[in-house]
Amino acid sequence: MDSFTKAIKRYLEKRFGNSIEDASERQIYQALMVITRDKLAEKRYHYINKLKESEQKRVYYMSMEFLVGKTLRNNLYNLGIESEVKNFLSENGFVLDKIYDIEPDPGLGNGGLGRLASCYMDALTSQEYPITGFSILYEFGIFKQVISNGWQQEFPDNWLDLGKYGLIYRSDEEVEIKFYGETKEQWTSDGLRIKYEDYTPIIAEPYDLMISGYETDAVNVLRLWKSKASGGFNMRLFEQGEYSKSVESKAIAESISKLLYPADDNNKGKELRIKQQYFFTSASLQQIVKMHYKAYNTLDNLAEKVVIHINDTHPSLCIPELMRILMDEYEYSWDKAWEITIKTFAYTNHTIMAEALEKWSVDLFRPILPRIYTIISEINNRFCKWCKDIGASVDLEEMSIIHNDMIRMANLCIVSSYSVNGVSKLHSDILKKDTFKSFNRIYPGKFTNVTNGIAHRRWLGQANPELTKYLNELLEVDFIKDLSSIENLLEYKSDESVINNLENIKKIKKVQLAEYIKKNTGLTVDTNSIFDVQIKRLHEYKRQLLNALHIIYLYKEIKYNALKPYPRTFIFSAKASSGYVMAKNIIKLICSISEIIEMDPEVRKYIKVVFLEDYRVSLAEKIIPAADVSEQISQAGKEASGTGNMKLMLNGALTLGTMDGANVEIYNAVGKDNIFIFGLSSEEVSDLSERGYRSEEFYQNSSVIKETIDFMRTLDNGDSNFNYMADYLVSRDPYMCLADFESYLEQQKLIEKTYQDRIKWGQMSLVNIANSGIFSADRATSEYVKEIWNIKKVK
Ligand code: NBY
Repeated sequence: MDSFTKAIKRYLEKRFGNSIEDASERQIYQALMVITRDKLAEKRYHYINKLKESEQKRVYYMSMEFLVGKTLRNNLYNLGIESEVKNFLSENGFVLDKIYDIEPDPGLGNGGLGRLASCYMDALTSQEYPITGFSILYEFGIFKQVISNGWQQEFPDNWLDLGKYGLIYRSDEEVEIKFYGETKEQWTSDGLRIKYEDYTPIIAEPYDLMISGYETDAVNVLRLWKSKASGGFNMRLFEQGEYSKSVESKAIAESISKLLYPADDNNKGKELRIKQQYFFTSASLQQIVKMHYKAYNTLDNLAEKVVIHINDTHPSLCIPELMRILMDEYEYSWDKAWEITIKTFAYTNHTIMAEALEKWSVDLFRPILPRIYTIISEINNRFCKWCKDIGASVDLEEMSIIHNDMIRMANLCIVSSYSVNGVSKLHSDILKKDTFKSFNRIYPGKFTNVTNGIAHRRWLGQANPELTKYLNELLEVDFIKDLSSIENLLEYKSDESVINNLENIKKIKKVQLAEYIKKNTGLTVDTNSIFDVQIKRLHEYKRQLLNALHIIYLYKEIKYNALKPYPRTFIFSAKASSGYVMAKNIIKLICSISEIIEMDPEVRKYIKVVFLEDYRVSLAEKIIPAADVSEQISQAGKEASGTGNMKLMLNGALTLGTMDGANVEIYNAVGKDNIFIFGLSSEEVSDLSERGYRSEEFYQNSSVIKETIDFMRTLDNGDSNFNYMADYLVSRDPYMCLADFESYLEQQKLIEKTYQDRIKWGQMSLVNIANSGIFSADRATSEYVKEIWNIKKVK
């Protein structure tokens, strides 16, 4: 530790010519980021040497998204030096928390899928498993959201400005990626070879982010690729005075890693998206193969030493890219290359929503990646032939990789991977029984489940130090090392002093959040009220609209029926994909409700609505520990798993949810008396939609629905969109909010009643915390390790 503080002083002197007394916060921040990074890089050196010596199998985790969250606190925490650094800084007049605030959230993802990838990197590193993540160094991460007059506006997130200090540039490992051009078959003395001509080269520059583990020697790496032009700029054009033209190709090349696609709802057939996908998968595969060859002098044993995990279909071009490298660069035959390929890849599916299952049109795809296209096409031909050969009554309409001139990436992944998994029991069952049922028939045993998990060290240990400290003292077990031991808390279920202490901690976190709310929105919230939280991407299927409808109902009852409910603060935070009009309308609706209530002294005594802008990892870390109620109200069958539900449970919030995704497993873990479940089941949803769902019938047949929607219309003031949303619910309501409304209302009433019995609520909350062990990412990743990857710790 002494050396760490010395290093800070030395860095300030050498880099800025400053003593610590004269340093600015910004300089301290930079010093901490760089020294921590370098310390991890040094640890990494020893770890990687052990790994090389042992020649053991490694995992490469491919994901277009990693939502890493702030790194500095996580790294100091993991290195076990946070409190020393804190003291050292405070002796010198600095507050560590203020230094943490300077670091931007690297917003290299949209939502759950990206955050899951980061939780897994953290958990695997803490358990000393060798994993490398691969993704893109987006110059601009997910947009910054500003709410202006209730509408979402998007602004660029220039995170690298301050975020760059965590990265290590590895100029020695650049690779070239080839786009466009033509492939030609050429007969040589060794047989048929593929010649690739007239292609456009792009360079991939590698940047490494060190991933630390908790109290371990392991340090893994997230490698991020940045695109740049292969030849710099065109000097001839520049000399002729054509300045912008001279840098055109440079700008085009750099556009590949410019921006994270902010869409998590559907994929628009964007050329740039295909280029991004191939750019990072090709760069990563080239590097993996090169390293492997260097270590073993052969690729024959690739599948024994390497697993490549594909996080949803976005990195699926890894598959034809490996085939290409094996055949075109290392002269493998198709059959041999295919044998290696199908033993190397494992694929996780994160959605059954048709609009999020990636498809590319052949016409768009082929010119960009001609060689990759021929390989996919050949994989498909052979697959279709194999299906006919085995004589199974298979439906190629459904299973063919290329169909109606569209390439279906999920089908490519299923055919080419040795393992396909869903992310919760329900989701995995739906994949097997419904979405991919024909594949499940011809590939028995290929489909499995790994229920998602979360990095509890971040979501409890770091986000809620008050609760962590208390549980540590009470339980005398190291639940931060092993979350399953948190179940010892159950022994205290009848201990009123424990229930009171837990309540007091919740109160502290609510006060902290209330301060943040005040500072950021100007709203004063009552910290004795129920903090009712829905935080996640804004999506119709997640049904923020159902939540809003309940608030409108309460408003009406307070105003006109003298209802005096127990005070509640409804907290929302969510980004909408920039092109998703309905999602933006729902944000506007929530903001309008918030405003109307705030203007009404009669109503605001009881309920408040807060929309916190720019939802991101660091904001989630503030909201989650303060939540009493966790809204997980997606239409059953639509949310693959959810992971926010787990983080909220771990921090003592009670789930109000449908039987969807991992809610089902939370229900099984805590028992029916410690959760609030409502709504149609996923089978009932399917049945109803088969019979034909007509929301208008629900409107006509239920007085409470009718009154709520009619009242909603009266709130419209021309600038709000209450009428528009009311029409939408009555005429379309694609996710069946109205069908579930009454049952939702019933559970909401039960919540209100239960909350007032402070002991009962406290016990329920305790049971939730105590049973959250299975939702640790340590458990989830151990399942990947044993059931799918078959790798060992580096010792
Ligand atoms: O993955 C989420 C699921 O909705 C959630 O239920 C699950 O818990 C989580 C982790 O397994 N999926 C998700 O976040 N998906 C995306 O962010 C996403 C991003 C891009 C595209 C589609 C979905 N795309 O089409 O480009």
